[in-house]
Amino acid sequence: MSASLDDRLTALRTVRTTGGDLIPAALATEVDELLARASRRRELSPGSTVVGLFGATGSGKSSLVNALVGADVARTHVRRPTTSQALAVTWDAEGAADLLDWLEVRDRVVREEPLDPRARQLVLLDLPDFDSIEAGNRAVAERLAAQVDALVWVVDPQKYADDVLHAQFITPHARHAEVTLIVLNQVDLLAPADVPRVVASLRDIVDRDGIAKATVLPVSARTGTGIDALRTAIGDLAAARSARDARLAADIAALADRLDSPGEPRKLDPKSRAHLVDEVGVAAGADVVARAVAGSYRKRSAQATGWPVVSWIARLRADPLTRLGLGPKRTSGDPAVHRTSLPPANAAAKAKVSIAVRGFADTAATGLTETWRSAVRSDAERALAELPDALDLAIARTPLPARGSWWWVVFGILQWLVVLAGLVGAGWLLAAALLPRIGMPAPEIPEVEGWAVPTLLIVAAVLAGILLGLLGAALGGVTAASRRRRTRRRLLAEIEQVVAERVVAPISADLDRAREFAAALKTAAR
Ligand SMILES: Nc1nc2c(ncn2[C@@H]2O[C@H](COP(=O)(O)OP(=O)(O)OP(=O)(O)O)[C@@H](O)[C@H]2O)c(=O)[nH]1
Ligand SMILES: [Mg+2]
Repeated sequence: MSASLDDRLTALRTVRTTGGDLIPAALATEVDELLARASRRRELSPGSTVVGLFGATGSGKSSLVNALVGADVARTHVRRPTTSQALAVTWDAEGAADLLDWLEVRDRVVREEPLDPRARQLVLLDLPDFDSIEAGNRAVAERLAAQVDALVWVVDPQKYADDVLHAQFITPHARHAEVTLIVLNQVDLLAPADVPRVVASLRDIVDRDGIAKATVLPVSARTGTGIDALRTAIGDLAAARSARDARLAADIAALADRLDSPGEPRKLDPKSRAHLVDEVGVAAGADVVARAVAGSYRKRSAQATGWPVVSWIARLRADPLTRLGLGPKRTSGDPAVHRTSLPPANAAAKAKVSIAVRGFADTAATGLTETWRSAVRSDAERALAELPDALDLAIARTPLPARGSWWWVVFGILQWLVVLAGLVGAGWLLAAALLPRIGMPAPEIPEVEGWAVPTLLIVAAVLAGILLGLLGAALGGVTAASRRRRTRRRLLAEIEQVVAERVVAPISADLDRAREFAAALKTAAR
């Protein structure tokens, strides 16, 4: 199905905005010019149909205009110089004035008797030849070939197969069949029997140029052969009043044909996204921080629950979280400006992030053409430059589990009770040994199964302290491991946000843009 002109124009505008600088500069300029031309032409004399006669010098354009109009309005010639200014024949001077100003056609002839009763709003243009050595002639013909609503190509029996005509003028208008008439003039110079053969040969060439549906008319400006048919064909174009839109639609389609499709953008794969988050997370230090959280917990747990005789040693070790700048005291800082003291990513970690991000971008861009792939790639590079800082901030703002456990207090009290029991035993023995020397009565030392109770008390205290210490360490180990996992999860969640925002979002936007561009291009070209 063919799209309406409005749809095509909207589509072309979308192509322009979504394509941005991915459209080669020269083509982008053409798109802008076409959009401007289309909106200007649509404002001007909507009912008018501008039909221009194009062709090589001497093919008989001016003579045909005279024959069509039935009067010598256009200068014809036998010797050069030839037509060098466009000439307009109109049947409604007022209505066509602005349109002719826009077309920059100053020579205007106004006629009374219409060329066809349905063609009162026709503007017929006699134009300079387009293959002229005169650059000026050629420029006028080229400009107007882009501006008129319908194109009449005038060829003669000698030059109808001319390469310049076909390669430079007919082929580029392959999309314009609906608004193109091909006229074989000067058929009076052919033997009547040869006319069908030359017409067939011309049609072949035109078909090969891609204008399969264009009408080919044999005429003679000199004898009047075929002029009525040409008048009717031009009258049909003017009466339909659709040439203007059909021409612009064909322009859009032809330009869309020359723009490269972005390829076939794919959907982002959630698996490759998860893999990216993992890789980046590890490289950003999620494991290092999670281990430090566990280490910090274990250290403080050992301090609180260990056998007091040796647990003070744990106090001497630095807290691994504090060493990373993530210790319990960091709450004072503003997390927006806070930087961790995580060691800057080493070369291996950096390489890992680069590989992960570039790999993700490459996977996302499969199916796209090189131009669009490189856009995705440069977004990935931009993301790579921003990532280290963004990741560090993400880690700094992640709430880390830092509080101690309730059972530390219980263990602490028990440990001191146990120490107290040991001290009682030791004091008891000491008293029993020393008091008699200063003439005081020694305390009684009861025995159980042949063991002195104070000795038993000391041994039990040591054993209980060590046992409590071991139990505390085991419990602390389990809790630390669970905190390590929880921390890792939280960090990865923050890191995932950063990755989503800095890496996935721009790349996903590129893919959306490519999809929108492809769809619009398809509509424009349909
Ligand atoms: N035999 C014959 N001669 C023709 C016919 N049409 C035009 N001529 C002659 O061809 C010559 C050129 O005709 P023009 O009408 O000036 O040709 P043109 O295409 O306007 O040429 P430029 O303005 O130079 O581009 C003139 O001598 C005409 O008389 C025709 O149908 N038959
Ligand atoms: Mg002429």
